[in-house]
Amino acid sequence: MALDLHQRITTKEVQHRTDGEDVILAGWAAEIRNLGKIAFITLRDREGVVQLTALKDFAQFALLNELAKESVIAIHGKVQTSKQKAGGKEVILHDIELIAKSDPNLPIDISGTIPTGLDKRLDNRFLDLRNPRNLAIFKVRSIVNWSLRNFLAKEGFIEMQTPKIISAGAEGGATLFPVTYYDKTVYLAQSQQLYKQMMMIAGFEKIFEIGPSFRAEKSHTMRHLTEFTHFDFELSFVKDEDDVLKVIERMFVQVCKDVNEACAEQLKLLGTTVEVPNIPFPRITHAQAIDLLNAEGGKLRHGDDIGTEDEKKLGDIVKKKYDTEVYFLTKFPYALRTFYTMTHGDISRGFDFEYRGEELASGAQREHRHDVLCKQIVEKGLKAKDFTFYTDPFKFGAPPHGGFGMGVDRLTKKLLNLENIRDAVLFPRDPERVVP
Ligand code: AMO
Repeated sequence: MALDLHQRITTKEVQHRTDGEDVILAGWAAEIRNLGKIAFITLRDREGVVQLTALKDFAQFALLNELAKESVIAIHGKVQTSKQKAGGKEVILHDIELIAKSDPNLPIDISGTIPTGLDKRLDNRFLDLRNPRNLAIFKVRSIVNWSLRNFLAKEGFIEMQTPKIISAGAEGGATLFPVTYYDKTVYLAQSQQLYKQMMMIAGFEKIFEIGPSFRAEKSHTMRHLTEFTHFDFELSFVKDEDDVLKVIERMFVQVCKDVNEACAEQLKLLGTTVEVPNIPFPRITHAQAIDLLNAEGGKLRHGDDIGTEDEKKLGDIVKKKYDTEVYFLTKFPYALRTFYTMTHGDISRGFDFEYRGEELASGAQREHRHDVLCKQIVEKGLKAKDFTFYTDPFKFGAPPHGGFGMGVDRLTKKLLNLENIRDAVLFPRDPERVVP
């Protein structure tokens, strides 16, 4: 008779059951050690693992002889305090049912004991994701998304979804993906930027979105993908960009607290910690950052872009000087920012949000004056007519506003100290990879 899966408990719950209690479990046979007269199976489910023991009077030894690792099984057995695992529980097998057998030739070692290169792991991502470390990463990522959403909803922000098929790019032509759309060429959205600003003109005042963005990145790096999850918010009636920074500070602190509270087990498994930073986070102007780097031997000029290596170095300098892993890089030279940024002279109201030596997000107070915005589009070498769908609304009453955009993938990577952004994404996309 088939085991009733509605009666199933998890491997974690077994630890709270008393000796002699009957239980039904289901999951994957992660390890099998069959010694002839006794056999051990490590059963893995979403919550963890438990040892199943088949004693010599177990009636289905024949099935165990044929069982391949990673097959899906359901079992019925009795809980018993394990002699090997101090205080832990195991389950003495009474019945076993093979639900779905696995091919015994596994292309990768799921436990991670035998190291496998990232490419091979990603080729076999469906198996790679069975490694409990990967489950832990995506549990944390899920809490991060929930925390961001929850924080902004409580602050009165409205969640939105904006188009991903667009007619003009907001973040520079170099990373636009063209798409054939009937008889025209259109593009995949690089960000929610122009639409979230139009929502400010619509009078929504506080909005956010968690959605995909696409960038035709040419190079392979540990922090860029061609498809990533963009978390954006926009806020009206700001006095200046510091109003945006204040929301980010409180939101980031909340994310760190929520991750610590909900994911203690996952952080332990991944061997990392997340410190809750103190507010306010330091604000370091772009010019000050150049001075700090030059004081440590750098050879940068004011106005230069700060590259990846210098950004890492700056993270170390700030940690030493301010004892914090988070800070804002503010007052960027306008030459380094996009057309929608508000400026005063050569200096913009654009900022980056830095964490553990890497840019997690950027944002700005936006230019809301129609004539200045149109002038900036032309100054940046773009065609004004391509953007009239976006600029025309500014003729009809645009409030002062600002906001920011952050990669959820990059945030997860940095929170968990992962080396490669691909580890924080289920099925990453890069210049070479579009499968699985
Ligand atoms: P920006 O282009 O700096 O700004 O992007 C914001 C954040 O998005 C993430 N990100 C990426 N993550 C993975 N792969 C990529 N190729 C990639 N590109 C960007 C990063 C980055 O910091 N509209 C502005 C935001 C704003 O001003 O509100 C924007 O998109 O974490």
